[in-house]
Amino acid sequence: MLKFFYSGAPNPMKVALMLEETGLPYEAVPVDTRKGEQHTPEFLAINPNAKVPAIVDGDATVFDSNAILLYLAEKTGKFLPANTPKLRGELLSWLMFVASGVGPFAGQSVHFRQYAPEKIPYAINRYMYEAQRHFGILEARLAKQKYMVGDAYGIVDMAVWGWARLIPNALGEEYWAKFPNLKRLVDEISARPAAARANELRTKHKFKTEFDDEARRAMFKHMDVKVA
Ligand SMILES: N[C@@H](CCC(=O)N[C@@H](CS)C(=O)NCC(=O)O)C(=O)O
Repeated sequence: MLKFFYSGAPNPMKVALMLEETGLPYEAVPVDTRKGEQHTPEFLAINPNAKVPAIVDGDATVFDSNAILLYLAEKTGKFLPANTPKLRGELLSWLMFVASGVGPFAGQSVHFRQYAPEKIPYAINRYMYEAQRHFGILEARLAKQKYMVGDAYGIVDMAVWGWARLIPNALGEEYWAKFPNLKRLVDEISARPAAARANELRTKHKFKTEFDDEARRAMFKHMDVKVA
C-alpha cells in the first residue's frame, strides 16, 4: 500500500487532500518534525531534503508536495485538465509557481513574523511584500476564472489551498479582505468532505505541539551553525 509520510504542516496537507480526493488507499506515517524525525537515516533515504511530505508507492519514491500532486494525478488520471498543449503549459506553470514562489515566500513570511528570535523589520517587510505579491498574482487569476487551470477543480487548486488558507499566519487576519477570490476558493475546498478528512488525519497521530529547544534544533539548524 502507498505510504504517505506526513505532518500537519501546509505542504503535507495538500497531499493529504489529494489522497482523500482520489480515494487511493494509503498508510499515513507520521514524521514528527518538532522531534527531529525528518533527520533519521531511514527518512533521509526517502527524502534527502529531510522534509515532509514524501510518498513511497511500490518502487516509486516521490518527495516535494507539488511533484507528489502531479504524480498522483497522473497515476489516477484525476484532477488534471484536458491534455492539450495549452492547458498542460498552464498546469505546469502554475504548479511550479506555487511550489517555487508562493510556498517559499509565504513560509519565510511566517518564519520572520512568528518564529525568528529577533524581529527584523527588513526581513519581515521583504517576505510580507513578496508573499502578498505572490498571493496577488493568484488573486488576479481567480478573479478571471473559477479554478486555477481550465474549468474544473484540480491539483493546482489543491496546491493553492495548502498555502492560501494560511494567509492569516503569513500576513495577518485582515489580509483576507485583499484576496476575496482566493478566500472563495479556499472556503470552497475547505468545505469538501476530502478536506475535512485531510484535516482529521492530523488528529489521528499525536504530534508534538510545543515549539521548544528540541523543535528549534530540529527545524532551524542554521541557529547552531555560523556560515556568514
Ligand atoms: N518544497 C517542499 C517543502 C517541504 C517543507 O518545507 N516541509 C515542511 C513542512 S510544510 C517541513 O518538513 N519542515 C520541517 C523542517 O524544515 O525541518 C515541498 O513542497 O514539499
